Amino acid sequence: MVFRPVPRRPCETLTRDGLWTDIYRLQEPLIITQCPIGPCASTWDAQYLKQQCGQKEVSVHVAEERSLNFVNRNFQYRLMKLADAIDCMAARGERSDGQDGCNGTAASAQWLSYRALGERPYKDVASLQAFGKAIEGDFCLPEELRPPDSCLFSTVLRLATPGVRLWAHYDVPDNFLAQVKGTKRVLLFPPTQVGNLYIRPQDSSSPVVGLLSAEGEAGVDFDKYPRARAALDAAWEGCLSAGDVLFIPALWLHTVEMRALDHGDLSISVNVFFHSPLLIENKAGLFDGKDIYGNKDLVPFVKAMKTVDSQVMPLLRALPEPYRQFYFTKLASSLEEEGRTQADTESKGSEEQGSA
Ligand SMILES: O=C(O)CCC(=O)C(=O)O
Repeated sequence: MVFRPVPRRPCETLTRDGLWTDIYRLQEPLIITQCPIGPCASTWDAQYLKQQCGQKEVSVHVAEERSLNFVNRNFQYRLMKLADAIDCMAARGERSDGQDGCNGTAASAQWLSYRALGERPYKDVASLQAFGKAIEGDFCLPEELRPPDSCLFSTVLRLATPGVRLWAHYDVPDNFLAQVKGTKRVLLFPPTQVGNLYIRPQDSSSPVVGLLSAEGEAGVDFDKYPRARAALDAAWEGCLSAGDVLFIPALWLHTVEMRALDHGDLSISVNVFFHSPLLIENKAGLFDGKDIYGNKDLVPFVKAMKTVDSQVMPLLRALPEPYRQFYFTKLASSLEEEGRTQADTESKGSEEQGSA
């Protein structure tokens, strides 16, 4: 399938003013290329990370299949030393000839993905500082891209076995995904596709698998998820290599594949999650203070859903057919229409302000 390519732009063409107009306000994906991201660009690889922080005890996603799925939980969380996780990822490194590099050993027959946690795992948001001096100073976003400190949410080190695919999901903060080593393919879906990817109200992850499948592989089960065709028609595609930083706007759904590297390598990237500077002034009461992953929905939505579950659903579920389905459909379409009307009114308001 051919997807709309994510635009690419060299970092040196961006200014801090441009950041507001081209990135924060536009809220569309953009790959910023040739970014100076600090000493990690030359020092980080499997060997270096093992040396610097290999003894750290970490929790890793371990799966028997390459496509990790958060809704069906086809993986386990396993505690291990970072050095062991890295060895296991590197052992499975896909080779450029397409052959598996694992030779069937027990450790390398599995697919691993590591997402760093905070100083106190499961209590704090992730931060490179949790690794201490060993690596915290090695990575930085280029000056032109650095969000104001007051907006920063987390910085997340990510390592994975080449070939691993991560389920489609959205994040509530904006996100700069910086590729340090290896390459990565990302499919992104505009926020309007949330329903076409079958995301339930309480989730931020999609149950649809196979979105990244290549020709000849089992793809999406369209009998089960027919609306996923429309999501794929609307998808954007970007390929990242070392030094590229992808801007993933809040609520854009994305699914990621770590791409083939030379045998023995692994994919290394860092996320910088931040709340949009456009939202931050009105932030009180919006964000869930206990959210450490950046995937908890805004508080007003969560409150609205509680009311829907406790008051609206029982009323409609009690109706006989064909009235029940009719009124569910009528309610859904009036909610969508209300969303569109509000957005149109807001964008007309800001156009008028702009022309004044
Ligand atoms: O690159 C990865 O490993 C995952 C990226 C991702 O899903 C994210 O940045 O939210």
